[in-house]
Amino acid sequence: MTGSGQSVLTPHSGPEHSITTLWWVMFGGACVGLTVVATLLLLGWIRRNRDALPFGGSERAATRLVVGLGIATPIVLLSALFVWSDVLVIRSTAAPSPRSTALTVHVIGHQWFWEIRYGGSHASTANELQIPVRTRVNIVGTTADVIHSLWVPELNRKIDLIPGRTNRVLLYADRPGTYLGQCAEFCGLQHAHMELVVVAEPRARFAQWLRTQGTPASSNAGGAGLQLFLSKGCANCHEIRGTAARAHVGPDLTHVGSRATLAAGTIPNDRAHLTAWIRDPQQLKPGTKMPQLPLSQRELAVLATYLERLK
Ligand code: HEC
Ligand SMILES: [Cu+2]
Repeated sequence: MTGSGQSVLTPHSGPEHSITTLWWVMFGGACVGLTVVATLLLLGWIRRNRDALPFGGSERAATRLVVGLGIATPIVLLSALFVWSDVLVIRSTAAPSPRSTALTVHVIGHQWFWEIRYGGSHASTANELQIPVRTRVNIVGTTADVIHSLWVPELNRKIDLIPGRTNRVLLYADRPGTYLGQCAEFCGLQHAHMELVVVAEPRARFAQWLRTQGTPASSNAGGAGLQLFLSKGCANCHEIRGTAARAHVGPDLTHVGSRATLAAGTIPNDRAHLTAWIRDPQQLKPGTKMPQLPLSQRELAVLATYLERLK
């Protein structure tokens, strides 16, 4: 596994390499600039009681120094940086042309989770964006409510998810691994608990995963759990494909058991946390749009068992 950090300085794609290089050059340039200015200041302070210019220089040499370092150098450097960052880097990180990508994935921001839908498939999941490795993936982003911002720092720049608009970004991972993304635009109470995991897998494994995710919930997993799900109000907000639950307020739960985390990276997806989440989501993620519903211990256990099995 590689990645799994959120540092723009560990690039794992072509576009991110160009961003990282730009970052280092700007940082290096700023260090050189600071050193030059600080040295000149220091020199002036050391020589504060002397009339003559340093190194036996003339007035004209001093003027030339001021014009050269103070005006010409910044103009040349800033223009070069402008061309590099605003023309070249922006272009290399720009939205891909749909024809150049092998896969389109729709990402819809919600307070406070990511809905993820795969083009040409029924697959719909949340907070876990699986992609095939070394494949150009066209991410189409929008929002169901307020403005969010999609950012996977090791793979590319961010895009804003804006109501009524779609923005696109290329995701490409040069190695299999897990890459952490984050909502990068304050979007309300639980903005900080809005994590996205990008999992890049070998193509065959990805294809297998997508096939499984595209299938409806296996019918033999239903029974008492499904009945509770439908009768206790869960189905007012969630979809479980293949059942009567068809709402889209919360994440699609058709294959919730296959995810590594719940509630946008807030808790691990194990029996204890799943039960705790259904018992009182507000305690784990205060303000979350899922209400606490009155359920007995037994009902909780039956629901958890049902959801756990939705792999
Ligand atoms: C009013 C709408 C609403 C109702 C009713 C509701 N939920 Fe949710 N549920 C949500 C929302 C919204 C989220 C996403 C919360 C977040 O991450 O901030 C969620 C998240 C979840 C998750 C985590 C899914 C994931 O992949 O992160 C599970 C499991 C879940 N709900 C189960 C249930 C069960 C079981 C019930 C019924 C007892 C239920 N929900 C009732 C809105 C609802
Ligand atoms: Cu957000």
